[in-house]
Amino acid sequence: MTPDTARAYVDVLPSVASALAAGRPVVALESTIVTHGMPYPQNSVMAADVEKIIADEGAVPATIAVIGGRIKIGLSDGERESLAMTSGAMKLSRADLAFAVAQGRTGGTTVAATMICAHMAGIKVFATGGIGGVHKGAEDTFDISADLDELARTPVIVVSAGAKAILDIEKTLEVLETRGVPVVALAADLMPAFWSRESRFRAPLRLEKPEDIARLFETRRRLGLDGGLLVANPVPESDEIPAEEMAGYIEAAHRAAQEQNIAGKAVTPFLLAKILELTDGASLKTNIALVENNARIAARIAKALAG
Ligand code: PSU
Ligand code: MN
Repeated sequence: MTPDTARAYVDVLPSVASALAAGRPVVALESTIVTHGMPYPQNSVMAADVEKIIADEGAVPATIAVIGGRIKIGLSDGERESLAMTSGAMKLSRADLAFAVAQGRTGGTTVAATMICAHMAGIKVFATGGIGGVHKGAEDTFDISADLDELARTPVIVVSAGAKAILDIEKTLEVLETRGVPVVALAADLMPAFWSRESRFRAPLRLEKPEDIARLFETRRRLGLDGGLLVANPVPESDEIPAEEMAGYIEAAHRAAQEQNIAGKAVTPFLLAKILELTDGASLKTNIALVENNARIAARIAKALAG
């Protein structure tokens, strides 16, 4: 639970505050995808488009970030645009959130940190691209995203296109199961693989509609089961890059990362940027499409929760 002392560090955008006070639907958005996941200016265009999609669905968007040490729940157009242009932003997860606040720093919030901040503000639904998870070779590197632990502890619905396909999806599913996180594919039997509609792995759970997701979340809450819920929403068919085609690019990107000794927080941004280069921009187009698709579904879930 968020203590009252957190309030002093949080600024809620007026449109978001009034929606929350009135019990109207709000959807949180992360900002590491803006600061570290996509190049400028596509990141900025994506961030604005996604907010518009949520508003068009009848919900209120709240992009979350830390700016000059303030936890921002909702950004003005100017704040969002300047965050997209900043090159020195930190990548903030649970481990660094308080550091950025205490030091007056600026950073994009990952899935983990965005869940924490959304929960502080009372926002229950959050849309992203793909969550972090267990990296390939984690048995040697121990590189497992803090997103998975956050899903286990913080009661927020995360709408994603699954785990990013640069990860070990099978091991990611195993960790989520161990940590008690429901993973629900939306109208699909298989887990999506971010840029591709299908991975080789069965999704643990399947539901058909946003209303079903809302009911599952409510039921968990009423049963006193802590933690979040991961929705895996496949990218639209017209925008996908099939898994067979992505496999070669993903492998090449991993080889490059190894050759250049990329480690820790830098791994995911490096791989995404490398794959963008290898696919000549096609991966970015798909990434934007899947985020937009997730935003739409998240807005519908938020409406179902509010209604
Ligand atoms: N989804 C995207 N692009 C991204 C991310 C998600 O389409 O860049 C970010 C999220 O913020 C996620 C982070 O939390 O990547 C995972 O980083 P890591 O693997 O270092 O935990
Ligand atoms: Mn990591």
